[in-house]
Amino acid sequence: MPRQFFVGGNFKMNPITRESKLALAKTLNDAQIDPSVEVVIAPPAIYLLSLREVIRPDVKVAAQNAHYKPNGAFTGEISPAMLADAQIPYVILGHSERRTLFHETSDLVAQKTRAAIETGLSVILCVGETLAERESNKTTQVIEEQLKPVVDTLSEEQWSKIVVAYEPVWAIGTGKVATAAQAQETHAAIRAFLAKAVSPAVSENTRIIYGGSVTAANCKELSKQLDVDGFLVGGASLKPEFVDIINARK
Ligand code: G2H
Repeated sequence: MPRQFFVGGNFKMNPITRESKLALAKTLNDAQIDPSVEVVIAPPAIYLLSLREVIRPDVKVAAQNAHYKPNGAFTGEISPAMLADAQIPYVILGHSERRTLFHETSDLVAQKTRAAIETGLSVILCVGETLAERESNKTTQVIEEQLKPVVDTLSEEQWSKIVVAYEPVWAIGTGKVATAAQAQETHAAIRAFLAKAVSPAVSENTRIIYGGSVTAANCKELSKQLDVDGFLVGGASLKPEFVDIINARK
């Protein structure tokens, strides 16, 4: 069965006002969206429920982060149990901004991933190399090291709840997108790793999406690549061109 194309909008710590949030929702609500695409938007936690109320039902809402514990003395955190209780179906984990700015290790990301899945959530699991790592030919090694703790902690069945987002750190918010060939090469390497480390079926069925300066201008070429199953979009998800990215394969 072909993998369903997936487009996520990662709003990061945007927008600031209620009005701009409603404007983003209106853009999506008024748009003609390819019905074969799974669309998920990830606003800041404070907007999760209010955005869900106003957004069209075929667009899902995701959290940008979650703790691994169900509750407790963790000031400022949100638990997977709370997200599940609020019927938020997805959470982004392991984004490079969380890994770098908030010092999240691959072991912690794996712990969070397992907790989220065991609580009934699906996970957009982000991996990616820095420019220095790419230039020293360590891209595949770095990504395998990021994925290994997740492979070690999940059962084969639990992989059906994972979308892997390949986001080269050097392409995030920089306007410097990976070429279609670079994306395809790394996505194929991730798929080969999943075949070896988990199973051929998981490798075949897991969606691997690309993130890092995706725009309406570059999405079509990327979307034609065999192993590119969609996008995780940051800056452009706050603009009307997000609709063109959702419809990249149309
Ligand atoms: C990468 C991406 C969204 P942007 O972080 O996850 O952001 O499209 O702004 O590079």
